[in-house]
Amino acid sequence: MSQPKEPQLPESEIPESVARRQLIKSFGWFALASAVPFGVYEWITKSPGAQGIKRPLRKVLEANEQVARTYFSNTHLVPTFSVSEAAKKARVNGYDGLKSPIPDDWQLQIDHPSGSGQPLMLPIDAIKALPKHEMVYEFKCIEGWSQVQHWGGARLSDFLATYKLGTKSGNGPNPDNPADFYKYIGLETPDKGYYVGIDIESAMHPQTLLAYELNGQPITAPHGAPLRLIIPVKYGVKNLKRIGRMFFSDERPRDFWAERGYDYYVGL
Ligand SMILES: Nc1nc2c(c(=O)[nH]1)N[C@H]1C(S)=C(S)[C@@H](COP(=O)(O)O)O[C@H]1N2
Ligand SMILES: [Mo]
Repeated sequence: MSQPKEPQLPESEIPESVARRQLIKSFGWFALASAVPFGVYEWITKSPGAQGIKRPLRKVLEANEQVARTYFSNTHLVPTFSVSEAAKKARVNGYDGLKSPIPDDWQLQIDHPSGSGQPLMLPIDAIKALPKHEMVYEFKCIEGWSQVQHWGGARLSDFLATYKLGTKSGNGPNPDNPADFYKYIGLETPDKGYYVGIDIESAMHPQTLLAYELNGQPITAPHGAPLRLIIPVKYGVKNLKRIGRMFFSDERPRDFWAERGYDYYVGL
């Protein structure tokens, strides 16, 4: 096994205890969710708005701003920038799980929990058929660098809703029924050389994307072609490149850098 290439996150950079953070996160997201009936939630996610932030949702967030800052840490949106502020050439970091060629017959594999039935296999066009969101934000690596980058793709929450994934009932994600959600999503590269676990609250965050574009062009191989995770509420380590398999679990999925001594959540 290779030695950790990334430095340990100093204690001073962990703003709150993980437990407290998670409590706040979970409470925050579900508190907002339970305040918004599902029909309204659908209307929010389908109505037009600027910069990929839906207008009614923005209104909800503004109305809750005071509360949001304290409790809704996971629903809080990370700052976004204009396209002209994005780096022309995005930095590349980390090749674990990318050392073999991209499989010619690449499809996204989604495993249903409890081994029920065949995995769902989806071509990249199935992701591209979902509403496209572009986002320019500051990507942060735990090693100490950050860069404003321009990504495009489908919201992971839209993907889960469309394919009715992430729930025990097999119905679409329903914020009125938090107990129906699996607690984690696991992601792996096709060769299983890199893998991460993501808490469901962060996965459902409106800025979390299944990304297939960087700077308006298809993502290149070193940046995670054909499909990668872009999850702005987490440090770079969780932004898995070249997704091969996705699965859902109440147990923490194994996580490459957590196994090498990092905090599991590495949230911002
Ligand atoms: N498959 C895979 N994904 C990965 C990594 C990796 O080594 N392999 N490194 C992570 C880390 S530490 C960072 S900072 C980002 C870097 O993404 P970039 O190369 O597009 O800048 O990818 C993340 N996703
Ligand atoms: Mo990183």
